Amino acid sequence: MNIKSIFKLGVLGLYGAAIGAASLALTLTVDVNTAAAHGERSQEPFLRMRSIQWYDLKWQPKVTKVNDIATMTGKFHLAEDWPRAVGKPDRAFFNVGSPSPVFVRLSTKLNGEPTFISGPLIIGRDYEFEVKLKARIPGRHHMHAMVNVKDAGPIAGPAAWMNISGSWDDFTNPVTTLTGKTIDLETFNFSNGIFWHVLWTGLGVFWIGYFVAKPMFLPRSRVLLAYGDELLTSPTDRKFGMAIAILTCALVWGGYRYTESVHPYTIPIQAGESKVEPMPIAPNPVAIKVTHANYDVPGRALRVTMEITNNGDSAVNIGEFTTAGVRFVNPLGQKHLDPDYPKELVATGLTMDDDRGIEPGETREVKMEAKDALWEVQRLMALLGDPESRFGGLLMTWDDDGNRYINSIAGAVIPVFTKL
Ligand SMILES: [Cu+2]
Repeated sequence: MNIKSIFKLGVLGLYGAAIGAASLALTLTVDVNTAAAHGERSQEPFLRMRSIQWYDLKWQPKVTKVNDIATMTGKFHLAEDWPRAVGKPDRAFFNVGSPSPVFVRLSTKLNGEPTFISGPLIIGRDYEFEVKLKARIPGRHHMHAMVNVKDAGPIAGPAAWMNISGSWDDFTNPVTTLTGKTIDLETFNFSNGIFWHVLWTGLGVFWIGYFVAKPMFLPRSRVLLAYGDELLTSPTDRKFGMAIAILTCALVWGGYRYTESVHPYTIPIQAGESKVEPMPIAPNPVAIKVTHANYDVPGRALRVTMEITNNGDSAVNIGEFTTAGVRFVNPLGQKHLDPDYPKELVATGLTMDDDRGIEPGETREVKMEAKDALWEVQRLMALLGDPESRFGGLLMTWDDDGNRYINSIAGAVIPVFTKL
């Protein structure tokens, strides 16, 4: 095989890549449809109810101009009843779930500490987060708080719609480097990035094209099985392989030398582990033991029977049950509800069999009902089809002085079709 035919084969490979790229471009130009949500409701209910339990979330402001700053703040509790099927949060990363980089994340803080790498989170404890976002792409975006857990995947929290006005063309993202130069991260070295992508993709496709255009996989496999690999590579193949190996090493070495000469001072991307202390455990005089729970399928209501003990010195009342970002509130909970919280995630159907407060020193059996179509809308009742049908959530109580206490509750759920 001469040089000419080697080149021919490589070019054939490049044609293949060009056809692929053209069809991708066609798909993008012809079939553009914006997705309205992220499929968060299809995440398993046990993942949403019994892993990360979110509360006090705020998205501010509701409308931002391109280049302006928005924040997402809130708290989360790692449920004691963490499902066995979900990886433990020994390596977790706080993230934001958004439809493409519509905001640029400037900083993330967990309990006030900058957190840009992953680290362990502790089950049973609480964390407070603050994310600073810079508006980039105009539109109406569904923005989720999210925690990525190794072996579990992304666990999305509740989302609110955030609007960005203005024009994407005006977006800038300037930073000052260690050497005092100001660069715009939005456009910095863009052509350089394109160059290296094209170069490596081109070389890779040329390499694959060279071998693919020879006898294809099945004949090759049969020869390999029958006679071994000696027959499959010609001396030209060996020379071609050697040439590509030398070229690759030369490109890597030359690339590094060039970068060092242009940017003599660099710091590597930081790895390691972030170790953030959880929030201190707040004193909580309320102790809760779930004794029974069922889900009324036609009535769309979760009914929980629990024993509540008040070890404090002021009566406490239940005001809210929150799970998977959905907040079930009664009039007391409504009084404490943030009016900016997404309306589509608030249900007013929280009732108790007895509305009297639980007195200091008292232990009482309370029957709570959380009733709303949101159980179905949010597909939370898919948990009845799970091999481990358990619910989880945060129960919020308030004492007479307005102090709030939060208990993470969980228990097995039995489906019922009539009121027991
Ligand atoms: Cu969403």
